[in-house]
Amino acid sequence: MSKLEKVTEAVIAGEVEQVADLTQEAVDAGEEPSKIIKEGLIAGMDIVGTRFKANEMFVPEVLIAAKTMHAGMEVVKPLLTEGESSSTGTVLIGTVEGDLHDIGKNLVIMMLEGAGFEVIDVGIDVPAKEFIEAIKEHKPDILGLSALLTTTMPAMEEAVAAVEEAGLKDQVKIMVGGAPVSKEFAEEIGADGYAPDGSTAADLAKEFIA
Ligand code: B12
Repeated sequence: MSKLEKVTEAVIAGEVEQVADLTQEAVDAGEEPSKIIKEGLIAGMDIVGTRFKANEMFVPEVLIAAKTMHAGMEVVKPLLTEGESSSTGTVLIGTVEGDLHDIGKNLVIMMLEGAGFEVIDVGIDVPAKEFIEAIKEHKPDILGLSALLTTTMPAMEEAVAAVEEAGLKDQVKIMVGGAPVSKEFAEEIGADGYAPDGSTAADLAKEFIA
């Protein structure tokens, strides 16, 4: 097994303690930091995402895998030379106003980070105007909105409308998700896409960037 394959396996197995050593070994062997991230760490999360979708892995294991990936990232991130970024793109994400659920959102964040995206998490119970301020400040490629309550779905619609009203619709792609949200609802409110889970969200985000 190559050094990068060992890193990938450690992420999948959630070996938080070993991953830093294995990543360091890859660095010492002269592997490029960006290659370690993409072909070692992110490759592991890719497999985790696929297995999660196939019900072969479950939420706690995905969370541990994501934590493992982060531990490996900590080793290589400082070594990235300027301009050599691991980032695929930037996603700004939050749970809409009135809604405090964030477990699903956090899982989506981990899958996005696993796919190489930089993620700005604006938290829970986020009013439309705060999303707008954050978009202006961070200039993300993608806006992610989460809602878990049928009663907060209108707040999701308001957030999408606010993006349009602020004239920012050409600058960000909007993806939405959460248990009561559907593809049809996404289309109805003018979002660019919907994903039912974290790994599909990461795939959708990659499509937006391509
Ligand atoms: C945990 C939970 C809570 C916790 C939240 C803790 C937290 N930090 O998130 C607490 C206890 C705080 C809570 C409170 C309430 N809850 Co609650 N809660 C749940 C529960 C049990 C699990 C939700 C969850 O985490 N699922 C696991 C994650 C992984 O799944 P997920 O959230 O769906 O996310 C996935 C996808 O939807 C998608 N996704 C999610 N977000 C996004 C975003 C984007 C951009 C994309 C692309 C994809 C995406 O990807 C995720 C990963 O795969 C659900 C029931 C259920 N089984 O869903 C009820 C549930 C959502 N709650 C419910 C209710 C009613 C409430 C309360 C009103 C209860 C009360 N009377 O106080 C309050 C409301 C508080 C508020 N204002 O938000 C109802 C909603 C009913 C409805 N249809 O509106 C549910 C369905 C329970 C029920 N059957 O009645 N809740």
